[in-house]
Amino acid sequence: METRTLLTGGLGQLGSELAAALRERYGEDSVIVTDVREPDGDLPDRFYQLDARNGGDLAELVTRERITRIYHLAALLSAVAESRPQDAWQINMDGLFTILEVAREAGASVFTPSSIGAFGPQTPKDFTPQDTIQRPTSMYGVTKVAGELLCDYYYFKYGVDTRGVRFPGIISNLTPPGGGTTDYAVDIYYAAVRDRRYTCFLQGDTYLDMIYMPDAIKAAIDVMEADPERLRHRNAFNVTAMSFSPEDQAAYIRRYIPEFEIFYDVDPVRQAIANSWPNTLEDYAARVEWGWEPEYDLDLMTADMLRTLASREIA
Ligand code: AKB
Repeated sequence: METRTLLTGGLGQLGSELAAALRERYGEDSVIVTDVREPDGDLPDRFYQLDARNGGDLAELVTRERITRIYHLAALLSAVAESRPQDAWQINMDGLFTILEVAREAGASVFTPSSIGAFGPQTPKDFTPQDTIQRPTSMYGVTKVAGELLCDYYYFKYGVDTRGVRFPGIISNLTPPGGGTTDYAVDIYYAAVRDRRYTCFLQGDTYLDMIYMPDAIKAAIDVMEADPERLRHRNAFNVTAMSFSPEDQAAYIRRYIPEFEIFYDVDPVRQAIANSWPNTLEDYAARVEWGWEPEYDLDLMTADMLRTLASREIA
């Protein structure tokens, strides 16, 4: 059957780049991008302005475009969710519920990203296992755990083909992230190229998992293409490519920009969120069940980020 995909949150960090990769793979005409926002610049191909909570409009679009797969990326990230917890619950949960209902009616499969934010202070911090304690203390984390469970429920109850991964911080050189705790790991490269210095909002010794965008896209596509017979887990596979602290990242940047300096002005809200998350994930289930294998480590990613941003002469 032809794969016809709809993305929500399609103007965001992952959505913009995933849409391009899906078009390359499944055909130009087969990918519909939606977002609650209007695009800043040119209208992307096949774009519809749509709130994912609007089930009527969504169902109509899914039927009209004969959609078989939905990537539901619309959500508030951790820092902004913590400043607007009521909105975060509504956007993250009502949006997901609507998507699952529309998918159930249409027989579409659904990818929903979970996050390292689905873990909490009682979770084992190092090599955090796939199946472990999940008692997050941020509203973002609460919505991520609830989302994982809701997606499992729709699979077991209604047979909706729901799948997902727990993303670490995603680093990309195209679309900036918005409102996450891991955003510093992207900003630092822009600042390094532009100013040769960066002031970080997390402490220098804070370890978090990260992934470079090409690997994040590969994970999102591969988990949906995986043979269902091999999947013991469905929603929320741990995936990671590297774990580092701001100090480590600065040291790698200095390999390419020796004069680079890092300073700290710690934001207590984002630091508390980061402290409640794992230092490193263990992603064995994803490797065994659908062949997950990242390509980029910190060194390869740093070289690629700095080369790309420098060649673009960012202002
Ligand atoms: C965030 O920082 O909120 C996200 C995430 C790790 O889910 N990047």
